[in-house]
Order: sequence, then structure tokens, then C-alpha cells
Amino acid sequence: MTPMARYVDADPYPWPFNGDLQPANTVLLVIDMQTDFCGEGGYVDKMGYDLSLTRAPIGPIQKALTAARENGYHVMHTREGHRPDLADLPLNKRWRSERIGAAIGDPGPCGRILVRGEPGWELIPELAPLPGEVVIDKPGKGSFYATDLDLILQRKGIRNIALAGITTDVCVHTTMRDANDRGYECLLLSDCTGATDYDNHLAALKMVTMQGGVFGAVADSNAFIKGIG
Ligand code: C5J
Repeated sequence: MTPMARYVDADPYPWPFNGDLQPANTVLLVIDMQTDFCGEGGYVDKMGYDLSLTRAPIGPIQKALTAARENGYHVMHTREGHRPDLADLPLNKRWRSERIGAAIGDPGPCGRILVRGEPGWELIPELAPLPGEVVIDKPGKGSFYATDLDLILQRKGIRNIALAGITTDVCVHTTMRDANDRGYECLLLSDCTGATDYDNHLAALKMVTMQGGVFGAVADSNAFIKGIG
């Protein structure tokens, strides 16, 4: 028997496009909720940005995670970071971070900035993965580049990706755009994301909704929770 169509109330269309929303084919992907991006003494803090902006999504993500887990949906997490020998750190990325006073690989209050295994690189305890949840380590902004994310999604038969995490305009958007090009049906959870600049956050949300949903759709955590429940 064909399962009944199920949707999240989203902008600019009810998501997913085909109503095929099931725990087995849908993942909540939480991007880079690491101390380096939202904790005191981390990379974003060292660059001088307002941490309240990148911490704002923590509460809504907790609620979305609880609902996804309770309803049997897939949950995955990503972490941005580099090898301790920095062999996977492009020279221009290192140069730019040095220029803004937060050189990737240099020691800081939370250990070496954006280096795998350091305290600042860890996912924040409030959003710790549960045993069995996939964690993807990525050297870039997108979650597909130089990772096995696509392989894992294909193997599990996942077609729908609900995106949460930070930052809206950088790693979340890069991942969403790439996922969309690969044919995944994407939903950006508006209050489960945050950026280092609030106007950039709003602009990133708006961009998704252009052209009839050029990269997918946008909904808040309440709509998501209602839709998957
Ligand atoms: C950034 C990220 N902003 N996780 N990384 O450099 O968005």
C-alpha cells in the first residue's frame, strides 16, 4: 500500500515536493555546531563576531533533534576541521584566517583553531550526537566535498535533507546548494540556523525561496516538528 502523502508547511511550497516524507528517507543534518563556531574562545569568537547569533539556534535544534529521534528519522552531524599537520588546509584559507587574527592551526583558548581532536573543534555538549548517529568530518565549507556523506546517504536510501546548524550563509548554504544539485530535496530550518551577521542570515533564508524554491524550501522548527510527527 502506498503511504499517505506527508508534508512540512514550508515556504515557498509544502515540503518535500512529492509528499514522500518518511523516517527512512529523511535526515536531519546538523552542521558544524562546534565550540569553534559558537563557543567562547573559539574561532568565531576570536574573529570578534557576536556569539549570541551563532548560539541562537541551539534551543530550536535541541527540539528538532528530539522530535526527529522520537519519530525514528535519521540524524547526522558534521564538523569542519583539519588534520593536525594541516595537510588538508588550503594555503589561501590559512592566509585569510591569519589575516583576520584567528589563524587556523594556531593555539588559542580552546586549543589549536579548527584542528581535529582539539577542544574547540568538538561538537558542543548540548547537541552531542547519540551513539550510532553518523558524524562527517569535512575540511571545507560544503559537507559533500572530500567526505563520504553522499555515499552514506545513497546507501541508506535518504532523499530528503532537513538542514540545521551554523553558519546559515557559509557551511549550511554550501551544503544545501550542493545537495540540491545532487537531486536531494532540501529544507532549511530557519530558527535552527544562524550566521555571524543577522542580515546575512536573513538573506540566506530568502535566497532559498527565490525562483519557486531554487535550492528547496524554508520552514521553522515548529512546522518541521508538526510535519514529521
Ligand atoms: C565558517 C561554517 N563560517 N561552519 N564555517 O567558516 O559555516
